[in-house]
Amino acid sequence: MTTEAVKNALRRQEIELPSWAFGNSGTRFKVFPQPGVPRSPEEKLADAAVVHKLTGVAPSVALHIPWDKVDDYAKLAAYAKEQGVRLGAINSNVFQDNDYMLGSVTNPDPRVRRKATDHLLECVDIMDATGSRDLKLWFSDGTNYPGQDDIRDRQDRLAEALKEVYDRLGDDQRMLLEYKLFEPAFYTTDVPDWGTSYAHCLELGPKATVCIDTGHHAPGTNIEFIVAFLLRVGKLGAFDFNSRFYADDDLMVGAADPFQLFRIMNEIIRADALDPDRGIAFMLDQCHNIEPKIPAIIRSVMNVQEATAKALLVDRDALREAQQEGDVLGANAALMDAYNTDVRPLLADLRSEQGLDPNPIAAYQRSGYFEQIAHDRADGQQAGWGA
Ligand code: LRH
Ligand code: MN
Ligand code: MN
Repeated sequence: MTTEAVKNALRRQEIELPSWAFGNSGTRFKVFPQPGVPRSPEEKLADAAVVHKLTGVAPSVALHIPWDKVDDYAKLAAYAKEQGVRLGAINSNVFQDNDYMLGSVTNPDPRVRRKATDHLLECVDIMDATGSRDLKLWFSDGTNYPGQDDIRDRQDRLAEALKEVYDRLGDDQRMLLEYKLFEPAFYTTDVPDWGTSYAHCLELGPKATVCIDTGHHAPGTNIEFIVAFLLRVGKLGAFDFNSRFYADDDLMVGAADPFQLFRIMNEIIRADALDPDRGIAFMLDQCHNIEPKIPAIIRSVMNVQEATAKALLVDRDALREAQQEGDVLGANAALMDAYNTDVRPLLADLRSEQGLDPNPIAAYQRSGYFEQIAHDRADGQQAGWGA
C-alpha cells in the first residue's frame, strides 16, 4: 500500500470513547479521585469532544446506563452534536444492583430476570432517542460454587432474555454480546468466551454479533485468531479495547502488549474491515485510576492509530507469496518489517495535513483545558462509577 493509501485509510478510521473512562473509576480496592472529573454526562461528552478535536479520530462516545442516566436522551444527543461528537453504543448495566447477587437474566428468580430484561429493553428505548446503532450487553452472571445452580437452565434463561431483547431491536439496530472469562463469578460464568457468545448470536440472527473485550481472556489467549474466525463468519461486531497484564486490568490499550494490538489490527486489515462502513465498532473500555484521564485517553487513541498504521503497512503481496511458498521466515519477516516501522512521523504528517497539532498530547497540555475543568468542577460530585 502506498503512503497515500495508508493515510487515506487512517483518515476514515473511527475509535469510540467510553464515557466512564472520563470519570473516577478504577480497581475494586481504591479509586483515587482526580481533580476536574466530570460531574454529569454532559461534562463527560465535553471531555470526549476535546479528545476528538485533538486527534480527529474519536467522533463518538459510548454511554453506560444508568451511570449516564438523564431525563431527555434526545437532548443529550443534541448536546453531543453541539460539542462535535455523537452518541455511540448504549451499554446496559445489570451488575450493580443488590437484586443481581445470583445473576440478572439468568437468575433463578423470575422477578429478577424480568427486572433485568426490562432494563435491557429500556436501553433499546434510549437507543431510539439517541439514534445509537448498538446495544452492548455484558452479563456478570454466573456461579461461585459447583451445584449452586443448574448450568444448562441458566443458558435457557439467557437465550430467552436475549431473544426478547433481540425482537425489540429496530431494523438498523444491533446487539453486541460481550463475553468474559471470569469475575465477578468465579466458578461458572454464563457467557465466558467467544464461542458461547457466538453460539447465542447465531441462534438470534444477523443483528446479533460478538464484542471482543481484549482484557477478558485467559493469559496467553490468541485473540487475533478469534478476530480472524469471527470476521470470516461475519459475526465480529465490536471491540472493547484495553490492556491487561493479569486479568481485567482495563489499562490503556497498546500499553501492555503493542504487538498483540498490531496482530489484531493486522487481521482487521486482512479482512478489509477497518472502514466504518464495514460495521465494526472499535471502542475503548478503560479505567484510568492513577494517570491523568484525558491524556491517557488521547494516548490510547494514538496507540490504536499506530497499530493500525503498521498493519496497513504490511506488504500483503510479499506476505501472501511467502505464505504460498511455505517460506516461514519470509512470511514472518513481512509482518515484523511492518511492525518494526516507526509510524509516528507518518501520523504526525497526517495530523498536520488535517489541520491538527502533530502532537495531540502536547497540544492538550498547552490548551489550558485541564486547569479550566479543575477550576470549574472543583465543587460537586463526580458522575458514573461509584457515584
Ligand atoms: C466488564 C466490562 C463491560 C462493562 C464495562 C464497564 O468487565 O468490560 O464492558 O460494561 O466493563
Ligand atoms: Mn468491556
Ligand atoms: Mn471488562
